[in-house]
Amino acid sequence: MAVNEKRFPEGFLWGGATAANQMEGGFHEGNKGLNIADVLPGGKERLKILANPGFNFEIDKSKYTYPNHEGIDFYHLYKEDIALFAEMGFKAFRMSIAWTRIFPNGDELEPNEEGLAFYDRVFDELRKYDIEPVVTISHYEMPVNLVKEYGGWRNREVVTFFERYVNAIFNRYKDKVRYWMTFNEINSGLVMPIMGLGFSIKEESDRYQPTYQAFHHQFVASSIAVKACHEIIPGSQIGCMIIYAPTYSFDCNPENVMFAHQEERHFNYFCADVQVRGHYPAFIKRYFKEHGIELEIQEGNLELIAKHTVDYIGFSYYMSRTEKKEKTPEEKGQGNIIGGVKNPFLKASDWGWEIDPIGLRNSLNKLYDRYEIPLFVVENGLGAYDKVEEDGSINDDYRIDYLREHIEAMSEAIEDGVELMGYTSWGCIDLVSASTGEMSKRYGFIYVDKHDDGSGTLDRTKKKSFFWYKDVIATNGEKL
Ligand code: BGP
Repeated sequence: MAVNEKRFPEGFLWGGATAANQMEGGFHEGNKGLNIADVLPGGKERLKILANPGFNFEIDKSKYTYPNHEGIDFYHLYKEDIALFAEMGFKAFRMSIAWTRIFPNGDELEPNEEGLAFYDRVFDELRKYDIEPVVTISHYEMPVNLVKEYGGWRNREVVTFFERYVNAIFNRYKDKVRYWMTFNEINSGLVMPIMGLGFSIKEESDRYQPTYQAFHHQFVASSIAVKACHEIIPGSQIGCMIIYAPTYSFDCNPENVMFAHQEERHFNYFCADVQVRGHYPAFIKRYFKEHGIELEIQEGNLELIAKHTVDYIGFSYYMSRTEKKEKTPEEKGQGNIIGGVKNPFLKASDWGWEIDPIGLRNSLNKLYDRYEIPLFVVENGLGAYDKVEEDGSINDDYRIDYLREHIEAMSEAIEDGVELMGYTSWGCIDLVSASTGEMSKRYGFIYVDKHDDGSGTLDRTKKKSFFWYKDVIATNGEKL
């Protein structure tokens, strides 16, 4: 075959990605319980809370607004939205199940029928258009009750509650959902434990023993989910989901090269190594030793982790990261949200996320070199301010350019030999930002009339990128 004769394989899963807490709204409807995203305020305050110690997981409406409570009201408007996804030709739709719709407090014995019935309706609607649901089991939506009463993932009992939750959803949706993922961006717990691990760092020492104990519980929970998924839904595929940001050395100083390598291994690979290869990697054992971390590992845990590894790697890709061992005070905080220093070769989005399409080809190759299992780009996209013109149109050429370059990079990686299952770009319909709780940080092909101050009609409008992406899918990526 000539190079790029056909860029993407038949059956490639083109689509879009979302998460329940950022779009559903209806936060008290259908007996849903409170989850972590429900207690995180909107606006730039959220980043401060995520970065600073001691968050109490309480709602305080006298001080803050809570945009996730209404989201974009997908809870009521899902039929209209799914019809728009179908119009774009989506083959797949990534969404999450809100744990608190199924087990409102997390520790009940029986699932909540209203919650189960809601997702039945959503999956049926997707199936009506032959759109494959790709479902994240836990996307920053842990029940607040498990945080407050049990201490989040630090507590072994949470694994039992999670097991009950996954059994309930696998049994209920076994005929409707074939593609699953365990924890969204599991490695984000290293930098944002509130969202990922369900606890707030209070003392510096919390970053060691409690953090890695919480990860261990998630790894056990992940293997329990993989085992149950394969047993209950024959032919299903279940993946892990990590944030991947290839980490460059700032220069060829060996000190910096080694530092960048260590950062990359720890942040990008630690979790995937356990979930894909089925054991703790050597480098993390040294880290544990140096930081006095001694995991409590129950009998049979390591065998379970070794036996029930994931089928594919889902990952989010937004940016690369550039690292330097010694950073001056000016350089600190100049890099991306996940750290590092400014890369002089790259431009950044309005939120400072450095745009690097070659980094995606690099990521796909590095992941495939290391693990040799199928990959799935389940998040990628450009958060940008959109302008509605007087005639109502939204000409988001900047978004089209960003996506085109990243899709080109994927086609190069496929040509390099990488097995790539699909591409679901992030926030295919505008939704609440996870890191800042803003509506104005938009990713969608579909504009939603909802603003940071909570105003707006919630009307949906097709952006220019909507028509562009429709063509991309119709030509299986030939026309970019
Ligand atoms: C990922 C999360 C998503 C999503 C996306 C964009 O980290 O999995 O939930 O929101 O990033 O980030 P943001 O919304 O902060 O722009």
